[in-house]
Amino acid sequence: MHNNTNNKILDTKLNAVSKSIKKSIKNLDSYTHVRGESLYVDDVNIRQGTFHAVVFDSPKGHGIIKNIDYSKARALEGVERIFTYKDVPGKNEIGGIIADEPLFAENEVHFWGMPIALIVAETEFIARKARALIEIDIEELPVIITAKEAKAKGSFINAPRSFSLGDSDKAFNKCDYIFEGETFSNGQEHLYIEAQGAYAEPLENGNIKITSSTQGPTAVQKTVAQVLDVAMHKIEVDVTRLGGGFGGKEDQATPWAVMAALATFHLNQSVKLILNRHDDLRMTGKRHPYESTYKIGLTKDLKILAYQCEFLQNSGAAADLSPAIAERTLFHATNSYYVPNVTTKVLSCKTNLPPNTAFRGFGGPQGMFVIESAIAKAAHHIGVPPRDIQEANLLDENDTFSYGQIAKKVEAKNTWSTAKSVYNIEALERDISEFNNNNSAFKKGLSFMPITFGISFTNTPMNHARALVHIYLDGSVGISTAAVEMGQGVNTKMMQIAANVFSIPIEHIKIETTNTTRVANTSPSAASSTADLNGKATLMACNSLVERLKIVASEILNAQENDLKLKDESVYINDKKSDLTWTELISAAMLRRVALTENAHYATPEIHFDKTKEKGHPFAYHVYGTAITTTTVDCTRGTYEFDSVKIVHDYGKSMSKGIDLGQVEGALIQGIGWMTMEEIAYNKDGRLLSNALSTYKVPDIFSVPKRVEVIPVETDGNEMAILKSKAVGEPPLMYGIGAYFALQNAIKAFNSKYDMKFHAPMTPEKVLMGLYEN
Ligand code: LUZ
Ligand code: MOS
Repeated sequence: MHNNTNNKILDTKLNAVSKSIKKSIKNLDSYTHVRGESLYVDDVNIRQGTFHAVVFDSPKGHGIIKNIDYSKARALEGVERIFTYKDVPGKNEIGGIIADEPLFAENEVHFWGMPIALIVAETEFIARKARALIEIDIEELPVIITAKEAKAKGSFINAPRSFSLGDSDKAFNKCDYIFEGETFSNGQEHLYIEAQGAYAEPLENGNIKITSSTQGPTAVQKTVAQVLDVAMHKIEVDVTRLGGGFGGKEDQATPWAVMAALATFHLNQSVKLILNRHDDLRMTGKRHPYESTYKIGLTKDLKILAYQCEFLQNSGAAADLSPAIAERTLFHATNSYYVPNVTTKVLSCKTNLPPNTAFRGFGGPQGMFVIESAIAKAAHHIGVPPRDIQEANLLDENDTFSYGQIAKKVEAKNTWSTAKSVYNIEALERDISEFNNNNSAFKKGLSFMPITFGISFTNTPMNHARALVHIYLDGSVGISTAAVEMGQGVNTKMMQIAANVFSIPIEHIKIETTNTTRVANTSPSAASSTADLNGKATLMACNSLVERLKIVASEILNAQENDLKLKDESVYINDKKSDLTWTELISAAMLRRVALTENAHYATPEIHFDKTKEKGHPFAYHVYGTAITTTTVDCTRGTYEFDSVKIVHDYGKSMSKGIDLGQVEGALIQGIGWMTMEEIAYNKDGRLLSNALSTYKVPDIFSVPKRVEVIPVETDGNEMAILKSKAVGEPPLMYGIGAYFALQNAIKAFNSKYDMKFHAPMTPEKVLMGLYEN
């Protein structure tokens, strides 16, 4: 298990040796990225004779398949074979949490875009042509699009979940103000740069190797084995890197890999299946839209005494990760606030949309949007700035979350007050009111957005990882972990860890592909936890190797092991450099037949959760922060710009400042996109209307805030975070929620009769209507 002494030694060393590395490190993948040399699934060297596949999917939202005529497609020259559920040797089932999702539709289709068959041909072009020749006859059934409709019809994925603390019913009797309302937050398309895809190749003895663009290699391996009815050891999954994941490849990279493997299984030939953008947009799930109702009660001094919320999650046609995402909505329902009396409930509503799935934040942002809406509405009616309510309720040390965890090392107030002072909030607010007094065609708005995000998979058993570290006989190092590099820079962080423990240049470290034969039974790279879990395992493995090498060095140098230190590619005795270099030490260890490989397993300590009571300590720690967003609305057009987003973020002790800043900036923009311009639209039949980049608008360089400032709040970090460098992948996405409320305030400045809306995204159309309503 994880060794605190070594951790401390390492921390000291990090501070001393690697100040320069810590400062200057950039994502080392950028080297191949900018040269166009980075390898993705589509870059795999395919074997001669490789087939190419295209998925035939449902052209209706819901219905019974009466007949499918594949004859014309089959007859097309170059078509090898068309696979359906009838070709599945094992289970036609890919559901991870609940077994409710067929790989291929059998008699019924449940969403527009649901896979029905796989067309395998000599080229992708031929396969596409064949797809157009398939004739399908579907008897249509009623389609459910919204969560509300699903609730009315009793259409659910599973049983509801509910968290509670105190007694919210009673507490409302003591409130001076009570407000109720409804909110809606729409879905969000992941738009990973690399679309979903996989390449499967037959090895000997019926073994299959799959190169997949997945966050979860083990999920792919396990599901392929289940569908093919073979042992997991016959399936090898390899991942070099992803062109983005954002949660969209935590679960939904699996079907395409399974389909390619199924075709390889039958044809004993390599098969490549890469979705084009249209197919990907149509067939894959997105962030869950939520429809929610809340009731919030406050005292005269603006303390939130009671909060109740019912979340309707639009889960889509199958469970996918919806139950876990629903759970995280409950965990984050009170965001950064202490509310002594809370009751929250979430219903995963089954609709005829593609199964919605993990997306950066994993249900947390949806939960946080609702309480921020409730606060904004309360502030509007009470006649105080929302920030007064926010500030009056910020979490404090030892406050209890609704799920029973006691808040420790809380930075909610610290990041808040730091933001207020370093960004000079008084001046900012003065400038804004001055601007608004002097301008009628443009109005500015400001918002505060505090965040608190729990780090760990909420499903405790998933919080583990392994690392396999080889030191080669020339002193170079190769590391395999469960971490999947998807642009977040986790490989660079792993290299930093090893380079620091061994005290050798980072160039001597290589991160291998993520491969199920080297690191098995892994959790997906998700939940912002990849660097923590895999980094801790890497740290442990490297530390064990150092202990072993010190024994060798002590023999050679005739010194005490405790007096030895690896530093700058040499062995030091009592801080004095010896003649023994790193490479000599490795050669000597080889001659002495010392193992230069180590495997380590890390499992997050302390965490637990009891679902029967809905109480426990599910998170290793929390990440905190505060963002101040300002916007300018063009009141003639309804268009807007974000002038600035000023953030105080709790990195702990960032081990890779450039990478972490990149994560904050990227997540912020993604959050702003979700809240303002990204609008997923389905028609009443369940067909995706926003099915191209012309109809689905994502933030571009012209829509990012003119200024983004991020400063770290100085904290100790947390022992449970890798090198005390806190998880950074998801939390900053929720700063983007501030954009929504800044816009509300700008509209109010123009139209005092504006009735605030809590219906995201706040597109320019909605802004325009708000400016001129009533
Ligand atoms: N994935 C998951 C996640 O399986 N469990 C989680 O708790 C989680 N949290 C955030 C993102 N992905
Ligand atoms: Mo995720 S939403 O795959 O961390």
